Amino acid sequence: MSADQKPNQRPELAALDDATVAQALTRMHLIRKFEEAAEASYMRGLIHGTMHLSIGQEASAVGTTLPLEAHDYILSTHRGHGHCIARGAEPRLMFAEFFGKETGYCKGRGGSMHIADVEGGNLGANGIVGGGLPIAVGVGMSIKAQKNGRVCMVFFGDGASNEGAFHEALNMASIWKLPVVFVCENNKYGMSMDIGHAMAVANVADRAAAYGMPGHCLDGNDLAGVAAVAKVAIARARSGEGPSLIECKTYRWRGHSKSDRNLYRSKEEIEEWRNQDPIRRLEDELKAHDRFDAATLMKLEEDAQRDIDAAVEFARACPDPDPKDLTRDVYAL
Ligand SMILES: Cc1ncc(C[n+]2csc(CCOP(=O)(O)OP(=O)(O)O)c2C)c(N)n1
Repeated sequence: MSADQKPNQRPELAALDDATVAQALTRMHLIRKFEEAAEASYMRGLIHGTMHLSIGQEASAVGTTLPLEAHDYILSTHRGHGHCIARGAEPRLMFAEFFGKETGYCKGRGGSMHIADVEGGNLGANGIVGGGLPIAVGVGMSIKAQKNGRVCMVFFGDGASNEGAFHEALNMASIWKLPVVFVCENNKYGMSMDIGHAMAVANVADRAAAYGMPGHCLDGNDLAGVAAVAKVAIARARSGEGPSLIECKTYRWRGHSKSDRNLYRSKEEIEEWRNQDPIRRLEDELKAHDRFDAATLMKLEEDAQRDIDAAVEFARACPDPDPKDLTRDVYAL
């Protein structure tokens, strides 16, 4: 029986065939296990600096990128590991980057906040909050001038949506009908600042009206629902009708960064959102509709864990860069 013949499924889930769902679930597992392993590596002193984990937000990264085509672009954020993996990046090259190895995506010079994989369509994470937004407008202008039919999807947080760059980017993308999809991952906090204290409207998506573009406010932990809306926004961008704003309401289970002591939110709130685990929610729905059995789901998770363990081992075994190359690839004239 094909996916769409199964009874009583939501149209958003029925629209995803079994191979697509399995790929999406695998990517969500890879993101979570990648970040758990990154966190463990950090604790063991294998990673220096800081990093921002997106555990809990996996459906947003995977669902929005699922309908993209291979030649499309994404622009990511300081919390960007999930976007990278969702777009198909290799975890072993990401770990190599984290560990400062020459084999990393940016030869170990960028680290967690500056992973880019231009050939893979990932134009880069960005340590500047909101930094990807104006770049996306430039990418959109380039796509339009070249008439190459691509789409640029740019991620940013709720905090970034209060910056001037957000408003300028949405306005320009709209007046020029650029092929950009703006994706706000609203995880409720900008560092320790609750969005309710920083924004006068209830939803970031409400702001789309001011720029004459569709605004979609979504349950960001619902993979199928996110993918369905992303598909509409991507099609609109590709057909020349212009940009859309998607807001995925979600939650990061971990603190803002490694130095966060979580003093601004309660254990109950975190627990409430953990009960909305996007991975378990999708698995439960797939089981309820008899699309995947428990053993198949378990295997997807175990395979992802094995891939991540192997990726860490690969990266650890890679040679360190030669100190004489310290200044190579860090500045372009
Ligand atoms: C332009 C700029 N201002 C401030 C910072 C410091 N900073 C880093 S992350 C962050 C919060 C961003 O919040 P949000 O956009 O909601 O993303 P989230 O961290 O929640 O994913 C801030 C203020 C920065 N990196 N860049």
